[in-house]
Amino acid sequence: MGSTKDKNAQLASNMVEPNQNTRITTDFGTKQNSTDDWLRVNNGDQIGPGLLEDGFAREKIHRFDHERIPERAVHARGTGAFGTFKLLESAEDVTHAGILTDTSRETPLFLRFSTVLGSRGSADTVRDVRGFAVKFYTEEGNWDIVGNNIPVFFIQDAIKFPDIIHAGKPEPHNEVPQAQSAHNNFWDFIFMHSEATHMAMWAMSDRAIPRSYRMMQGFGVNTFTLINAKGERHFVKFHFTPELGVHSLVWDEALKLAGQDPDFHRKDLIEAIDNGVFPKWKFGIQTIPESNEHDFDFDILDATKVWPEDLIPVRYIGEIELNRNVDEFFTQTEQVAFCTGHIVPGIGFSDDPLLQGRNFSYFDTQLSRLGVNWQELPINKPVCPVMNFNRDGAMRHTISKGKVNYWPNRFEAQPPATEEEGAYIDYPQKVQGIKERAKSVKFKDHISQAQLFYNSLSEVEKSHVQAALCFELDHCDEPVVYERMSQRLADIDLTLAQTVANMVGGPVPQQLGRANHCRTSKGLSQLEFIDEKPRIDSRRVAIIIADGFDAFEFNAVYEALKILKATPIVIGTRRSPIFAADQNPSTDKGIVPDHHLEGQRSTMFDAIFIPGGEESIKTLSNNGRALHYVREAFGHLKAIGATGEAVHLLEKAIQLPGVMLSTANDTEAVESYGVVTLKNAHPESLKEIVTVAKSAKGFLERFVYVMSQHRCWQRELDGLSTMV
Ligand code: HDE
Repeated sequence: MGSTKDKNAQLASNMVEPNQNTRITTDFGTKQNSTDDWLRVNNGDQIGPGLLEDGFAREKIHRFDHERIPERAVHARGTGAFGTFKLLESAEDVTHAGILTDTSRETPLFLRFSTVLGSRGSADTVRDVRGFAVKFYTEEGNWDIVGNNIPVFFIQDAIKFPDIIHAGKPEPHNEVPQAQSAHNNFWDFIFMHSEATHMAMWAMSDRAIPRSYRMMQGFGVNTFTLINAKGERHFVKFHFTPELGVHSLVWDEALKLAGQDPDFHRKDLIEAIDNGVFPKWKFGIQTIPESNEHDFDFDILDATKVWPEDLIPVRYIGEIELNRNVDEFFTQTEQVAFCTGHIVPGIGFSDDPLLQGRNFSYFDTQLSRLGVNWQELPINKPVCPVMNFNRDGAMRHTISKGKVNYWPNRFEAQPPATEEEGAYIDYPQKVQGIKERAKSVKFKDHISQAQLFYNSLSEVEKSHVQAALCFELDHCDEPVVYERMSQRLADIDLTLAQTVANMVGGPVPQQLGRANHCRTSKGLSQLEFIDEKPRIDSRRVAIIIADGFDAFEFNAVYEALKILKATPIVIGTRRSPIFAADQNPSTDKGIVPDHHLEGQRSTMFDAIFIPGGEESIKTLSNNGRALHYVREAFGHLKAIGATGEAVHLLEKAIQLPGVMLSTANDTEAVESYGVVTLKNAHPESLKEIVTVAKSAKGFLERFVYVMSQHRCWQRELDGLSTMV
């Protein structure tokens, strides 16, 4: 047992699917003949009273009344998918875990992404940490990495978890705000806990507004251990790095999407998997031999610290891929239950004080969320045999036969396993010390790595952190909160503190709270993760048309985008057929757009393209929504492409002297600030697009390249993005 096929077969054994041959029954199997009318006593035309006797009706209503289970206390909003893990290089030097040593295996997995603070119905694109929880169904049992997209955490000790979560969730007196950290309690907590400063910087960075779940890193955050066949132990941190690069939304876009499409991230994941563009992550480990535990100026068991990659490089040994959407949300994504305590032989815990508490919490929370037999639910069930003397409890499914339910027993039935049989052997760790409520001295440095993170960001990223703090503290209306927090920022960076204090009305600090060590580290700025080779797989491109559009330009770009695995989506002035310049509405079918301009806004796309056509551009130039589309995409730093007459539309919409557009004499494409235009888009100049997906006098090549860079930061650096 253990392959993806086995897990799928196991899941399938619990599935039913309505079809034309199935019939509605009660929960107990009796076929029903009507589920539309409650059994009642009528009198001719006069409707009469309903009968309590109607067990069918009562069952239907009573099942509905009990449909809801408690949502997760944190990470309530999420979405998941199935996939596989492949090991590319054995890590047998550090572990004897089968999943990390046997390169012939393919291990099935389920991955659930989530936001932390919002309730189940909240929006996907809020500023928040994202959960990245992976359940590997290994041959030796389930192994869960319950991680986040940020490598550190707010607190060092699990006992503080209820405090940070209470402080971040809606305030108790009025249940405001929903899914936001922008309020007094949260920032009061952050100030009162300087250990949270590092994570707060990450949460204010673009990491907290990802473009897609598929474009985020995942981190195990806590320090675990690996044990090899020789019995040697290494400390380890787990990493997942996305193939598509690490990309974010811009804040204005995230805010708008929260209203325009609250399911944006959910739909993005489903769409990519449905289109066969399977998201992939490299799986990596950072390891430190046990004997080197104390070699660093931070405690390697402190979850508020990263292990800087210059000191401890990430060794990529495997790959995960998501390749199947769920069959049903509730029984799979909602009922999946992760536990940091679920590990397999060859993997162990460390004394990380956050991890130790988590190991208690996850199991406990599943008991109140799902009930005592939650491990029997299909999504949580291991693929290897489960045999023990745990018994009974509500909703027990397994029927354990035989006379014994204890060990040892007179039949010697079901003894514990030996090491050779694959038993989990606890690492014989020597422990000695004073029983006290305290942590080691190295846990006391709370600022160095906050500086390390901030120092490592690019100018653009730094300005986004500043803007995020200005936004968040503006939502705090108690001066003690924003004043003290503005001061704290001076411990990290003076310009940051001054900018924020000035904006939010705090006292402007005149000097650094502590000297800047000026160190930077690899792996912290997300600009390092721009895709190695220009690629636009799954990038959503809006192609905007009105009656009279140029069919050749439209087709050439549409087809080329398809070849390059992008997702072109046609946006028309209406969703009923739109006719090209050379089409006749009474005889031709025209093009049926996927959406109209009001239905899907520019926020939902990575790039826009507008083909020419005299009539079409005349219509669009007089359409406020179309002009706004272009301006908004420009403001959100997206790639914009226009051919032929469409260049006029850009002239009207953007109107910025710094942005050069192609002129009538240009036969080569012009690219300026991520706007790619080709005015003289004679069919000859676009001819090659479809086959070679480049060329077209450079138009498509430039357009694709700009798109592959995710956003045109230069627009923002030169102050153009806020001017349209
Ligand atoms: Fe969690 N966390 N957590 N957490 N966490 C939960 O378990 C908890 C922490 C994370 O998609 C809960 O099943 C404590 C760090 C994810 O189902 C709960 C502490 C990290 C998910 C819980 C932490 C996480 C949870 C609520 C401090 C990143 C969603 C529902 C010691 C490494 C899993 C549930 C899913 C969920 C407790 C801190 C990630 C209450 C006590 C650090 C991704 O048990």
